[in-house]
Amino acid sequence: MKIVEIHIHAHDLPVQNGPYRMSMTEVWTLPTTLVKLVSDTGHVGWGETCPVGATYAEMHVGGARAALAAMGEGLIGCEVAPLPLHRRMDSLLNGHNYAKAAIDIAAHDLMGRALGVPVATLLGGALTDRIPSYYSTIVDSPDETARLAAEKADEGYPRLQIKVGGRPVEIDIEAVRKVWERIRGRGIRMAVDGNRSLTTRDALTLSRECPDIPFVMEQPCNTVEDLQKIRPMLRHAIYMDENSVNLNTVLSAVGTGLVDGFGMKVTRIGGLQPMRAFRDICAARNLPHTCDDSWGGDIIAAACAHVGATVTPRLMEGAWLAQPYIEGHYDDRNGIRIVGGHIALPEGPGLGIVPDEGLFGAPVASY
Ligand code: 0XW
Ligand code: MG
Repeated sequence: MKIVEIHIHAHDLPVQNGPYRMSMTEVWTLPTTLVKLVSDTGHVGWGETCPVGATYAEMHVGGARAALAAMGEGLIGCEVAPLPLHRRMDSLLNGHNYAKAAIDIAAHDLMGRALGVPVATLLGGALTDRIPSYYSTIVDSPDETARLAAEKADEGYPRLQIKVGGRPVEIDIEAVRKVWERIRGRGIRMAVDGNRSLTTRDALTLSRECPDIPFVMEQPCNTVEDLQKIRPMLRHAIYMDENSVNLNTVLSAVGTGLVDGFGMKVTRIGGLQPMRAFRDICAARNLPHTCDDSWGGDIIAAACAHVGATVTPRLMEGAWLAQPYIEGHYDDRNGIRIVGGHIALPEGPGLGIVPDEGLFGAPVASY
């Protein structure tokens, strides 16, 4: 089965009740990029990539589209299978995992549809049909964060991620304490995510001031070196998110014992094929991790759900989706929804999403 057509679509996802605010990023509308692959057998597959602004990670919407343009022509005629496809993409462009991920996801969708099996089956087989999600608060006042955390705990989320950073650390400590007062004793896991913004001093203060609260610290500081520096002095487990940009950085972090887990994004690591390898590396070292993306509509959400369903449940920290912040779906019937803090594994072949192409308008590029 070979690729005979590639179409790139641009689509805007406005943030419902926006903005979405992290320590160093505030977003109101997310321009997403969709990829449609067509094979010589007449099968179709969809992929997507949607960076959450230009400063969250080393990715941005213009970069994704330029990288897809750089590869488009050269991918025509390539076998629709993850290994030859990644080999071909790497021969056309170095890096740019988050753009390659859209092609990778579309190829998995197409293969699944052609074989009549869900993507989770292609990834080794689903271990559950109900994938846990987690709710991520935005950086807000301690009282509002605690109120929202309690509301989401009541909805059934098994995990909460509290965003901190970009302000005096005392306010972050107050927010974390107020959340804990509302959720303690309910078995809800908690991550405190600094999104790279804390100084090593403030990360240590946050940990030392809250030794009684069992949260994990997600990407508190900007660099791997910062994490190495604070690691031996922390009172809490540490997860890497933004710094884990490819399998090489994951291997180093795992191999040196730098981290206790990961917040992982399907597009940042390059798609479902590298995500599967990441999952297996974490399983070999007993490391929990998430299966999310930074943003995106139903295609990304379905990709996260399918790979999330294949993770050993004990190690699955949840699949965060942008769905609560997005109005409508690409596929009204099968669109991915979080209900009671969990996601039902999509049914049907491939990703299980049949997007309404009319929503996306004419392609911005075709090969
Ligand atoms: C909470 N997320 C999964 C969504 C935003 O893109 C940031 C991200 C994270 O964990 O950093
Ligand atoms: Mg994070």
